[in-house]
Formats: sequence, structure tokens, C-alpha cells
Amino acid sequence: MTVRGSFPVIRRLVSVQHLHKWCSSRVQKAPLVYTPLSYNVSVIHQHRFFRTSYAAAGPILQFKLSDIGEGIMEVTVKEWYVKEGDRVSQFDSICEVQSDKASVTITSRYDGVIRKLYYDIDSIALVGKPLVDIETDGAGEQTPDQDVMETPTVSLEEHTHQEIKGHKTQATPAVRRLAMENNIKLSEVVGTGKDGRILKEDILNFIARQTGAILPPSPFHEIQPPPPAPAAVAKPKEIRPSPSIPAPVAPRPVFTGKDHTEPLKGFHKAMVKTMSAALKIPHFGYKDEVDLTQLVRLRSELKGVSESRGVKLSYMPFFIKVTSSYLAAHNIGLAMDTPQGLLVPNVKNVQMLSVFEIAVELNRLQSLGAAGQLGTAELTGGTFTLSNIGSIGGTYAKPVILPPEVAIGALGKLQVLPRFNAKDEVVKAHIMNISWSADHRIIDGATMCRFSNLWKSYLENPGSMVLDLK
Ligand code: CAO
Repeated sequence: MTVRGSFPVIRRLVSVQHLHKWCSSRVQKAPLVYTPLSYNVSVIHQHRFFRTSYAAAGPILQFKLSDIGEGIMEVTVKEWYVKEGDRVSQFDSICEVQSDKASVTITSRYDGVIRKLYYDIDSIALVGKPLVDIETDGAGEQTPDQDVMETPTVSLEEHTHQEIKGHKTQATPAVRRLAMENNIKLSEVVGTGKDGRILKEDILNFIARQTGAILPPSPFHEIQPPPPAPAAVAKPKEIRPSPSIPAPVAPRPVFTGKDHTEPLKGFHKAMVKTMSAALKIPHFGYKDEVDLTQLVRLRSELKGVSESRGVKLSYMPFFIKVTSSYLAAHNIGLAMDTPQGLLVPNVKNVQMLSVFEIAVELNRLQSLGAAGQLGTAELTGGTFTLSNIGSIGGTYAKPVILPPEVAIGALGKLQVLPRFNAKDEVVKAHIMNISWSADHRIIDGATMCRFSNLWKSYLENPGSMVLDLK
């Protein structure tokens, strides 16, 4: 057995001794049940779906990666232990797959020949899709079931079961989730379904017995908001708790809502990869506040001019330009909230652009982002990122570095706040918080602090910027 991963469910499952497999109801409809490949894991009980076609030597069984529970919709194929044409015997390792929760070695339960591998190393194998074809030796023992090919991806409502210390529990993933959310061990619940299967109702009744709550006779009940008080009911009297009467125990809330699992797709998937890579970076966080009172004045003077040229001028072009005052050449990325999710296009060669030219490019990137048309050219090659989360709200953030970049800044919301001026007078100031994260393997705290101070001083005295602007 090979199971790696720290996910508690996996840890819990590791103690189970035995893998129990069974086929879907559709497969069971076939006169003979095919022996499927098995996960060499003693805990996860799965469905196996097969399509059968005939080759001269015998039936070719198509093994589909089935629902392994816990919301896992895909795994990465880490290693193949066989290649096409290899002969395998029962219990030979076929491949190793990895989900975000565990690594699992998949073994054969057949003697036969591998006819097809469906994935390359590091490809994503999807639940419900074929993993390998095996031409089995026992041709005569099996009966084809062409229909099975049409079987959709395993539904979460399909039954799974697991064996815990000799006690077999059967329940759907939804019921398991309900039990888990309410800290209930399935082994302690008596199932009233077919073959002792644990139903949602059994869990609810179990909770009711624990809490003393009375459940309606309907199969499931949802938490309802309390009904509005009737108009005729007088104002309730104030109830003073008596020390001699124990306060009523509020029943534990019962979670009966139905969650659904959606596979991560497109840019979200990329975000998983990038952010997982970012986890390897030791982040140094540094925060400060910047008084943008003068910049606010300057922008309001320039905004009209810019608009008369058809370009929206926000604060971002100033932030981007100032960030660009320290390196020879760089493409400043900006986190962008788009209908497809978070994207980070970058403004190329900011060192060569005026604030106005940056605004032009920013306007273009925003239009592309809104239309879902940002391409590889815009999305690659960034050297530093600014994330203006303040345009949505909030003051401080803990931005995550986008590898292979080494620093990132998150801009907070620009707010009007009271501050002291040089004469000790309280004045109205336009304050924005800045939160930096730096890769501490490369940038130490003092360097980050000095960079931030300089960045801040330019923005607090935008006139000084003019001297250095190109
Ligand atoms: N505080 C106060 N006002 C702000 C502000 C801030 N931090 N940032 C922007 N504004 C103002 C702008 O000045 C503009 O006001 P005017 O109408 O007076 O000009 C208005 O809000 C709208 O600005 P904008 O958002 O269209 O343009 P922008 O250049 O400031 O920002 C962009 C562009 C793409 C950075 C921003 O739209 C965006 O997507 N921000 C979200 C970034 C994000 O999701 N970060 C999280 C990353 S980690 O998941």
C-alpha cells in the first residue's frame, strides 16, 4: 500500500486493513462481473466501470479512474510502472497517481497484457475517464457489456463503502460528508438502508438522539429560519434565568445543505499551480502607510487632461511608474480581477513609458481582461507585481509572490484620515496602506524596507518623481 499526504481523512483511512471493491449497478447488471484493476490502498472502496471490446486474444477491459471520494475529481499520473505490450500479473503495480491529498499505487488484479496507457507522466487523469486497457487472459470468463461505455462519470450519489476494523459501513459520499461535518463516526450509526446502508436519515436520527431534538418524519429536513412572530402576539416578557432551573440546551445545528464539487478549470487551475509553487518561497512581509495627499491633488489636475485624450487615469500608473524606478528593464504585472478570475497581465518595459503611456496600456489591458481576451503576450514575462486590492476594499493584505518573481506589493484602499502635519496640526490626509512580500532567500528585510521608503517618498512627493521620470 502506498498512501502519502497529510489530509486527515487519508490519515484516518490509512488504518483500514482491506480494500473492498465492487462494481457499479450498471456493471452488476451484466451477467458476469469483471474483476477490475484495484487501488493498492487498503481503504478506498471504489466503483469500477469497464467497457469491453474484443481482440483476438480475449476481451480488452477499459479501466476508468473512478470516484475516490473526498471531492477528488482528478489526479496526476506520477509514474507508470508498465508500458504498452507489457504482461502483468495480479497485484503488479500499474502506476502511481497523486491527488492533492495522497499518492496511490494502482495495481492489477488481472493476468494480461497492457494494451493502452491513456496518459503521459504528469498528465491529469480525470475521474470517470479511462486509465488503461488490459487484454485479459481469461477471455471465456467474461461477457461484454457494451452499455457500460456510456456510463457517465461516477456520481457522488453512487454508493461507496469502507471496512473499518472488520465493520463494514456503506453510505453515499453525501452521507459521509454529513457525518463528518457533524463529527459522527459512521461505525457508530446503525444503517437502516438496504444491506445496512447508512442513510442521511440515520445520521439525522443519530444527531437527534444525541441532542434530544425531535425530527419531522420526512426523510430529510432542512434548517428553516424561525417563522415570523404573529402580529397578535404580545411583546414577550423578559425571561430572567433562574439559578435553580438549568438553561435549555440549544440543539446542535444539523448541516443538511447539499454541496457540490466542481473541478478546477482554466485559469483557476493555473492559480493552483502557481500558488502551490509560491508556497515554497519564504515570504517576508512588510507593511507601511503612504500619505498620498499630494498625489491625489496631482492626479485630479491630470485626470481631466488625460480624459480629454480618451484615457482613464487612475492611481495605478503612478504606482507602476514608481515601482519601475529601480531596475534597468522590467515588466510590471498587475493583479486583475476579471470575469475569468484572477489574472496578472503586465505592462512591458515600464522604464521607457511615461505615466500617461502606462495609463494607455493599463486601459488596454483592462479592456482585454473584461472581454476575456488577455493572451500569453500580456500574461507572461512579468518581473514584479502590484495588486490593487484596495480598489475593491480593505487596508492590509498578505500578497503571495508569483514565481519566479521575488517581490509583490498589495495596495490598500485610499482613505481620508486625520494625521498630524509638520506643525503638529491635525490635517485631512489621503492615506493608503502598502503591504509588501519579498522572497527572503533573495531580499532581506532591510532591503525591502529601504525600497518601500523610497517608493513611499516618491509617491508622497510626486514632484520629486518628475526629476527621475523618463
Ligand atoms: N483606493 C481607493 N480608490 C481606488 C483604489 C484604491 N486602492 N484603486 C482604485 N481606486 C479608484 C480609482 O482611482 C478609480 O477612481 P476614479 O473613478 O476616481 O478614477 C476607481 O477606483 C476605479 O479604478 P479601477 O479599478 O478601474 O482602476 P485601477 O487602475 O485603479 O485598477 C485594476 C485596475 C486592474 C488593478 C483593478 O481594477 C483590479 O482588478 N483590482 C483587483 C486586484 C485584485 O484582485 N487583487 C487581488 C490579487 S490576489 O487574489
